[in-house]
Amino acid sequence: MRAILPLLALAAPLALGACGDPAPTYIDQAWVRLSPNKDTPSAGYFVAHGGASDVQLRGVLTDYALKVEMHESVSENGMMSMKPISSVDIPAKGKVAFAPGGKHLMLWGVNDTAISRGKMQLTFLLSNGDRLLVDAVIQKPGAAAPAAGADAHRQH
Ligand SMILES: [Cu+2]
Repeated sequence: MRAILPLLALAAPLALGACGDPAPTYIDQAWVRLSPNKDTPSAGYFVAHGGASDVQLRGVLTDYALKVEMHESVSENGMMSMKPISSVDIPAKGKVAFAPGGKHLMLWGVNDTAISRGKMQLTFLLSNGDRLLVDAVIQKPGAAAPAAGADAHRQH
């Protein structure tokens, strides 16, 4: 051990300065607000953090709902409506929030098993071929966003 410690001390500053893998894009703060009615879709929210390069989010999949779509809320002539979106830019080092009143996921037929577990895994498809698996916390109908930092389940 005596011989190794000084080497580690030397290696640490090098590790900090070197660029190994470029920073990956990642997703956190994912949550789903359950619809009070089984016939209407639930909504999903998250924050995408850009990595070293620009990518696009091309879609979201899950085994725990019948269908998922990305939507954007828009205000036209004072009326709020929403439309499906097929792709969202996640700029390098940028941050894109899917949040109530803006971009969101719509999830039809959320699985009862996921509801009883209180979370569901979502797969985010990126234009660079990466697939990000993220656990979304399932909140009761009408609930507010979970406190930031409550989700320690993010995976790259
Ligand atoms: Cu929608």
